Amino acid sequence: MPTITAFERSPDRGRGLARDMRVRWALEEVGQPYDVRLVSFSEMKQPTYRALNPFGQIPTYRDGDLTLFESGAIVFHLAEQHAGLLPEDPNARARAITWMFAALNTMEPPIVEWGAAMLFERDKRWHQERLPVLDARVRDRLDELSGHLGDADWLDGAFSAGDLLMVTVLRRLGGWGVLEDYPNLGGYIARGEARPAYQRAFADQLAVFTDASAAG
Ligand code: GTB
Repeated sequence: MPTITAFERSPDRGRGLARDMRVRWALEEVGQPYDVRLVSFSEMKQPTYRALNPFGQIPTYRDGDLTLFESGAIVFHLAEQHAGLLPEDPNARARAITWMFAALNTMEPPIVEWGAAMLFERDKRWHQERLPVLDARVRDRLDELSGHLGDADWLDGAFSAGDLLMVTVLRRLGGWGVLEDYPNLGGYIARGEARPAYQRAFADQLAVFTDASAAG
């Protein structure tokens, strides 16, 4: 049974925004049971943990003698090992993999930059000047993604690992007052969140937060 690592106490307070969520969701989609090892911030920076992930971050994935880090690589591995997350047709499969990269390489960076500015850079003297730049970068990408999606359910035919990653990336924008301008993307996220596999993954990561809060 594979084991993944996740935050012992996630700063997102159980909103499923940390990157173990996408791995949990993929595991649930393919029906692969798994264990979770919860780690503290200090443990993640110890040499034993860095042997799993040199960057000292969650999530990691361990199955037998295979250890992986990078949530995208873990989801890709699961999609290669099991049916259900990538199409069989070679061209459709290549396009779904393209959307995995688009989620992580094209959409996620400006969203993460914007989030970091809102969370960690409010006290900088250049903060107010920088915000509109970051806001525009995110909106440009959302305009383009929204234009591609149109009124389709998923990015390219059936639900794939590309959609799984894209939905987790877009969820980070929740509560920032921007998704409201993109109703089709809002519907897309809601479709992802409605999937039974998503719901099981979300409940499991929320239970970690709830249990930690109850323990004090
Ligand atoms: N590229 C790597 C991947 O995709 O796996 C990035 C992994 C990563 O950023 N991990 C973060 C981490 O371990 C947790 S997910 N950070 C600790 C550290 O670097 O010391 C990022 C995250 C954290 C918190 C929230 N939140 O509170 O909303 C959202 C996302």
